[in-house]
Parts: sequence; C-alpha cells; structure tokens
Amino acid sequence: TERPIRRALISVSDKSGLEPFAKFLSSQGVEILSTGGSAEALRKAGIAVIDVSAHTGFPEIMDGRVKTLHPKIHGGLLSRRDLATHVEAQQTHGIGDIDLLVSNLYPFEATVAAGKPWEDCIENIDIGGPALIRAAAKNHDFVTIVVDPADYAVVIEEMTAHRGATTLATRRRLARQAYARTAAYDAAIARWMAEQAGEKFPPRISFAGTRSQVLRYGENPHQEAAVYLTGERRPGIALGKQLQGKELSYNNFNDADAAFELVAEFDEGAAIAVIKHANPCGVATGSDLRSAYLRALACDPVSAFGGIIAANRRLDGAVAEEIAKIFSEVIIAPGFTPEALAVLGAKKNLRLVETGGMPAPATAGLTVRSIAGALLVQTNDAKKTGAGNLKVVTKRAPSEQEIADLLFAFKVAKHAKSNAIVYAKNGATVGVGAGQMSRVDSSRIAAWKAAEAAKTAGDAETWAKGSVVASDAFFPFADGLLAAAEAGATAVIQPGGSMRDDEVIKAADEAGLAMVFTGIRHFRH
Ligand code: 93A
Repeated sequence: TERPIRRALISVSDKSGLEPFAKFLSSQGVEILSTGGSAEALRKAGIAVIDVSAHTGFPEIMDGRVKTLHPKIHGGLLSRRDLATHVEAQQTHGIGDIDLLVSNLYPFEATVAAGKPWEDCIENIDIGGPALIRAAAKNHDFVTIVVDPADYAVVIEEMTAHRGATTLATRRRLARQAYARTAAYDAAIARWMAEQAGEKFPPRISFAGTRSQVLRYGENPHQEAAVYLTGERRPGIALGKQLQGKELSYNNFNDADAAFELVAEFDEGAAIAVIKHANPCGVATGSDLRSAYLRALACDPVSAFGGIIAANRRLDGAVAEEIAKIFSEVIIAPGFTPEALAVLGAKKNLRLVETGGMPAPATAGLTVRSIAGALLVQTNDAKKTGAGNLKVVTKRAPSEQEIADLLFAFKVAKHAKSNAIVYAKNGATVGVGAGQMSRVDSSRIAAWKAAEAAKTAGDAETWAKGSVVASDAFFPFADGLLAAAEAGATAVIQPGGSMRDDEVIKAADEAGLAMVFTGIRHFRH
C-alpha cells in the first residue's frame, strides 16, 4: 500500500508554506511540474521546476483559464498503475505518472467576502483546480493529494518514514479532505449566485460549512459535537477570538450567541446581558457597562451564577472588577481594555471571547435549525420596533419614560424563549418569565422573580411595582395582563391581534394601565 512519489504537480493560489515543502520534495529527487504563478514562485526560491506547458506541449491559454486541463495531466493523475490497459494508454500517448498533487483553489470565498464586483468573483471560480483535485483524490490508491498547507508536514513525515512513499491510510484521509474542500467550494459558489439573484430559498441549498472546531462533547457528555462555519461574516461567538480560559463547550456557543445577539439590539449606550440556558436572567442598559452590569445582575443574582455575560462595547476595568466577584462561564464583548484583561486574567478558567465588532441586528440572513430528516430555514427575526410603530389602545397613553422601558422590555422579550414575559424599569429588567407552555405561567414567574429580586436587594416593595411589562405575543386572555397589573406594572407592550383584544384592552383600562400594540410578534421556540 506504500506508493513512492517521483513526480509532483504543484498548482496553488495560497503559496504559504510552499517553499520549504517544495525544497523537501526536490531533496527527495521528486520532479516538480508547476503552473504559471506557482512555477515562478518556486524558481524564485531556487527550486527546479518544469512548466506544465512544457510537459504537455500545450500553452496556458485564455488568461490561464485553460492551463492544466490536458490529457497528459489528467491521464497522469487518473491512470491505475496496476491495469495493463491504463499503462498501455500511457505508453501510446506518452503520459507520465503524477504521484503527488499539491493544489489549492482560486480564492473565491475571500473574493466574495472582500465585496469584489461580479466579474472578479466569476474569474475566481476555479475549474482546473477542482478537476485536478477530484482526479487525484479518486485515484488515491496511487496518488497523494494535498489541498491544505497544514498537511505538508504530514507528507514530509510519511515520506521520511517510508523511504519517499506515502501510506494508503494517509492517502485515503487526504482524499476525504480533498472532496470535502471541492464540495464546500462549489457550495459557496452556488450560495453566492443564489444570493446575487436575490433567491432566498433555492430548490437545493448546501450549508456545507468548514469545520472550525471539534468540541469535547455536545449538549450532553454522551453526545459528540463540532462547530461548522457557514461563511456568514457576522461578528459573534463563531468568528470571535478566544483570549483565555477553558475550551468553549457546545452550550457555551449556544448561550454566548444568545447573549451577544441580545446586546446587539442596543445601539445607544452601554448594555449587558446575563444569559443562562439561552434565556436572559438579567439585561440592562446604562451610561457605562459597570452600572449596566450591576443592574442586570440584580434582576436575578441567583440564576446569574455560572452565566454567560455579553457586553455591547469594549469591556473596561471597572465592570471587570464587578464581574470577577462571581463565577461566570463566558464573557463575550467586541473588545477588552488592558485593565479588564489584567483583572480577568487572574481567573484562568474564565473564557473571554473578543468579537472585534457588533453585528447589525436588522441584517437580512437566514437561520437554520434541524428537525428529524430536514432543516427548517427561515429569514432572521430582523424586525425592529421603534416608538413610531406603537399603537396606543388604552385610555391612558404611556409616559415618555414608560415608552422607553416598553421598547427596552420588548427587545428583551424578543430574545427570550416563548412564552416570554419581561418586566422592566429604568432600562433594566426586573423580572423575566420565559419558556413556559402558558403565558399566564410566564407572567406569574416574572412577577415572582421581581418580588425575589427586591427581597435579595433588601427592598420592602416588589420591583414589579411601577415597572412596565412586555409580552412576546398577544395575551389570549385578560388573566396574564391582570397578573401583571396585580404585580404593580403600569404599562404593557404586546403585539395585539387576539380574538379577545377588546376584553384585554377593557381589563387594562379598568386597571388603569397604559397599553401599546406593536403589530409584530417575536416567538422564539
Ligand atoms: O483557470 S483554471 O480553472 N484553469 C486551469 O486549467 C487550472 N489549473 C490550475 N485554474 C486552474 N488552476 C488553478 O490555478 C489552481 O487550482 C491554483 O489555484 C491556481 C494556480 O495558478 P498559478 O500557479 O498560475 O498561480
């Protein structure tokens, strides 16, 4: 199963790590064939190469669109060395063996990501490269294929250990990687073309992403898990840089995503979200992160223990001092000041993730989740509710402060699992009820949490008193609303649209509440 490498074809766009690898091949007596730019780079490094055009006797034409698409190349990669008919064909047509292909593709994805015009993207669709790679990978019984510079070391090791040959096991593994790469490459092209055409749901979609990380385990220790990048360039946990701490877990990714997407809703002022099990246990805005954090924490300090914290601006030393006082799993922020890093650096296990920026909350995109046998795909919940979208339905209109808090609470409710009820006061949550099967239960839980928060803080009166309340979907009956009024809320925000809206509005008027309808529902299941 060991196959010696005597002739290699090198055709790469990403030339990183190439020079030492090619030097090694030369030192092993390997003859190197190469295409235009690659050959030039190798010659500059003093490595002897033969141009593909000299090997085939056919020039590179059409600005390089046709350079390796030739029977002498593809025959050399595809011929089974153990079949008489194949070897005969090689002899008849003067086709020499190619035992190693080193190739990576025109940078199509990077060209798209850089926002280059249509023609540039099209020109960066590699045709010859994938053809070479697929041919070499198919014939892995005889041919070694390397598509990733990270694997140059693997080939050097094998050839050193096996007198210039590679083993079948390694060639198979490299072949698998090769097909994964060409599949992802074509998927990226298909996706870009669909996007360019404004087609949201093409008949076939591929989310074949690139694996960025294998995780220790999944949602539970008996499940295996990994992270795949989809190609979307949204700042967040997936593309963030981990600065310190233990390895991120599956649940960390999920919770940090929920936390960061939530604080991204607040573009004015500082905002902090503390998340547990993908639900907010405290969210607050403020003039600085420290005051926002203290108010977010006060909402539910018991649940906040071991939580995930997200900030919408560069995390500073003052908030870091407060955060360091209790145990948290992950802190995610667009950046960290040196002071913050100094404070949090003492907590070696604490995971810090720097995203480099904030995502725009209202950008179009798709969300995907899996059910048995299918992917459910929908456009993002990118709807923003502002003061202009509110319809006052009660006799009393909310005050300016109430409107600010209503909008704040509605944003938080959007990011809590349904049924979601959120009490808020002065830009901070004071009670959150989430993930209940009945809305009235969420109302009761949120009210109870507001009472508990007050108790913990040593206040005589529940924090629901004088608060506002948000509901992610309409109140089907007056009972949920009455629970809120009873708890002490003075104003309500909800989508409206129930068959019994009249009943609910009447109950609100009787309780002296101000209520606004948004017309927009924010289920999150
Ligand atoms: O334009 S192509 O699709 N036509 C080809 O025949 C071909 N052969 C190799 N692109 C082709 N390649 C690609 O050229 C390789 O995949 C590699 O990315 C690139 C290397 O070109 P150069 O050596 O000239 O820099």
